[in-house]
Amino acid sequence: MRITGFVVNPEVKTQYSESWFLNVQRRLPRDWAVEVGYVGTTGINLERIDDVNRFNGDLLDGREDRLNPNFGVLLFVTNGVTSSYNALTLEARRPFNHGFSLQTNYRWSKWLDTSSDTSTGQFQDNAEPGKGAANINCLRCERARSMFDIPHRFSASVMWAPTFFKGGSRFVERLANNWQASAIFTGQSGRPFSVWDGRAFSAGGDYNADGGGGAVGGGFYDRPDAPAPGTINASFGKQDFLNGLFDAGVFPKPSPGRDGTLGRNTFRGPRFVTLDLSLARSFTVRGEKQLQFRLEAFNALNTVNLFLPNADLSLPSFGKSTQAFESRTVQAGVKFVF
Ligand SMILES: [Ca+2]
Ligand SMILES: [Ca+2]
Repeated sequence: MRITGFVVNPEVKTQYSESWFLNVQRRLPRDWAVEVGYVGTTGINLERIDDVNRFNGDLLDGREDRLNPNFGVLLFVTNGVTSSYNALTLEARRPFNHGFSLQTNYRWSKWLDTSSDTSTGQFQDNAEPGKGAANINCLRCERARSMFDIPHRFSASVMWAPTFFKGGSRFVERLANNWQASAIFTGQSGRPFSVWDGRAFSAGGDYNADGGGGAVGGGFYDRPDAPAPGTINASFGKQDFLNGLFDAGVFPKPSPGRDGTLGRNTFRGPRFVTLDLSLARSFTVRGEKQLQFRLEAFNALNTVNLFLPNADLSLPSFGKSTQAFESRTVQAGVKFVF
């Protein structure tokens, strides 16, 4: 029984980021404003966590020796990740006026890094954080689209609080006014994910035979070879995520002791679309006192937003999304303001 460990580099440096941006705003007639912007950010000295006590080909002699044979898995937390983010942003807005306001944003971006996260449980969508480098001696081989990379994101929010029948009868005016409706729409690209194998060497996984593969807390995380050109689709629709994107068989197994040629985060998950609606009405009770009724619908269109597909080649559900974000939720509320 070997000692395993979790070690933090005693000379770990502070993580930081540098950002630069440029925005041009233009005021248009009828209170409209448009804005075009660029933002760039680099992350420096970001932390990573890897099992560092391993080397490629260790298991080929039938014995797990590890780099230091006195220890098993040694998870090491240190600096070693850099990230780069570049985005173009567009915005059009109209402040609340004449009972109406609107704000729309679009962002086109690219986010690269060599590791996106070191803790599990941060993502809800079946992502695989807490995975280290496939080959501990090639951290630059991990450079790819970040787990946070969302190339396209659009959002729009509208508020409408009309005043009807001004000067009409008191009853009609009371009935028709003091309503407020709002809608928020968000649509964005899916997040990237890697295809990997969670099996041990003896079970046909751990391709580079290093006795690990970088998964935090042990486990294996070896990527296969890239599929032959034309064997898989370039992009996927919702039905593909339900039926399965590809067969495990299209990913060739590297010869024992060798790293797979498939890069990190080479595939993209399902897109996310949601519309939230709310309708509110306030009544004046006496003086400043108000009673507000509110009806809200989250994911009002009941869009099925799938989680990332299962990306472990050894699972029967490989390539399929088997979970989804919340379906429509409706709630009503009453608020008394005094
Ligand atoms: Ca060995
Ligand atoms: Ca491995």
